[in-house]
This record gives sequence, structure tokens and C-alpha cells, in this order.
Amino acid sequence: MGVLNVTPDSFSDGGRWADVDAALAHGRRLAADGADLVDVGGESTRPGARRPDVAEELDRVLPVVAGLAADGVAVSVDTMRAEVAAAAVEAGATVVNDVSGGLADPGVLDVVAGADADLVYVAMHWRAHSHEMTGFASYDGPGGVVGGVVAELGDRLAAATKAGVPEDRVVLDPGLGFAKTGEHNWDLLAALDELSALGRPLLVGASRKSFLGSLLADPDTGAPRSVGEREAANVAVSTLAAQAGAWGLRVHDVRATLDAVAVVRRWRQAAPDRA
Ligand code: PMM
Repeated sequence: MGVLNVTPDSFSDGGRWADVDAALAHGRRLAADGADLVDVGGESTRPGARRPDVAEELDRVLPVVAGLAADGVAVSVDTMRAEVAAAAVEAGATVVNDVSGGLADPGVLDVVAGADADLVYVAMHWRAHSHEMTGFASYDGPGGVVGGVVAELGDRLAAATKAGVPEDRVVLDPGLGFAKTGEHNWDLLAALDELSALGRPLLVGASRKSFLGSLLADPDTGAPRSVGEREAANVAVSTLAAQAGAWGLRVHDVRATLDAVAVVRRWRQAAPDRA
């Protein structure tokens, strides 16, 4: 899944694709690089971000979804709003990627339930909107962060099926960085098998997030590695997630990620008994 944020303020690609033509060109590039899906989002979820209003989000997202779908590119829409999800599906999106898993606007679940049989719903683990999510990053229940995320994602899966979304259309996502510290992200990545036990495919989105910046901090100053210089680490994380069985990887550099995944596949093929 290639990331296409049509926003002025996303932390990695904010402002780069805010213009429709630039966004369409980048979406086509992601598809040409091998993305199975291009994920179009009109709301930045960086910590502290201000929410656009619905009209603003629709304006950002719809021309890009429609343009890419018309070109035959498979598109997912990254939104927490029912109105935006419905309009994007109408414009040709085949996946609704809801970072709130139906918590921000439960109407999203009704949109998905009422849509075509093939529509896929990605329910990500989420606790609160970006301006306040850091205050929700504590997991004191059984199993710590892994136990908490498994339980809460299980609840989102149940809410989706209760709304009429067939279970086999739901993909789950641990939501790296959303109400989570860097330590939480690493614990979740190391426990993807426990998340898989929920019985649904997993999407993993490391997308150059700040836990990678902290990992690669300057040893002298402690300054986090800048967003633009985290891609090699991102490829490593995404490749390991693929090896751990992830269904999808949400990434900015599709080509680099696919190259690394191809190496792992080939290596395993050469040594199946040792893999
Ligand atoms: N992360 C971001 C936005 N949307 N969707 C899913 N399913 N999973 C994620 O981890 C996720 C997402 C924020 O990252 P970005 O600024 O790189 O888009």
C-alpha cells in the first residue's frame, strides 16, 4: 500500500502532493512501482494535527480518488468520516482505511456494510484524535500494550460485524504511533503473531514514524534522525513485518520495500528447510 497524503501537514509527505495534478502523478508512480493499493488521505494524523472540516477533506481527496480509479489504479481512502468514505467509494475506492476502526464515526461501518461485496475495511487500533492521543498511551491491563491492542482491536472487529460488515472483509492494523510510545510500537511489531490470532489479515504502517527517528538518533546530540532519512529503517521494519506474515505494508517508498521483500522471498525459496 503506497501512501498518498493529500494534506498540507502530514509529517512525512505533507504539502508535497497537495495539488491534484502532483497527487495524481505521485499516485500513478506508486502504482507503477508495484503498489497493489494507493492510500489517499486528506487528514493528517501527526501528533497534534488540526482536523480539516468535512468539506475540506472531501475537496482534497475526491478528485485524486476519482482520477486514480479512472486510470485503473486500486485506491483505498484513508478517512475516519462516513461522508468521506461514502463519497470516495462512489468515486471508485475499493478499500476504506479507517484509522479509528469505527470509533471516530461509527457511520463508517454502515457505509462499508452497505457497499459492494468486494469492499475491504481496514480497522486500525486507535484511542483518540491526534491532538490528544499522547495522553492515551498507557496500557496497564493484562498483557500490556499487546494485550490491550488485541482486546481493543477485537472489539472493533465485533463492532464492524455487528454493523453488518462481513468478517472476511476486515483487515486489522496495530496502529503504530497512535496512542503508543516507541517501546509500545516495538512490542507490537514483535508480537504480530498474537495480533494474527484475531483471525484477520494485518496491515502494518511504519511509514517513517518517529520511533524510527528515535532508534536512529544522533549518538552525540541525541537528536532524532530526520523524517527524510528514515527510509532504510522503514524498509527493514516493513520487510520483517512481511516475513512475520503481514497482509499489507503501508509505505512511502513502494519500490524499495518491494525490492527488499523480493530478496527475502528468494532467499527463503533457496533454503526452504532453513527459513
Ligand atoms: N498511519 C498513518 C495514517 N494512516 N493507516 C493505517 N491503516 N495504518 C497506519 O499506521 C497509518 C494509517 C500516519 O502516517 P503517515 O503520516 O505516514 O501517513
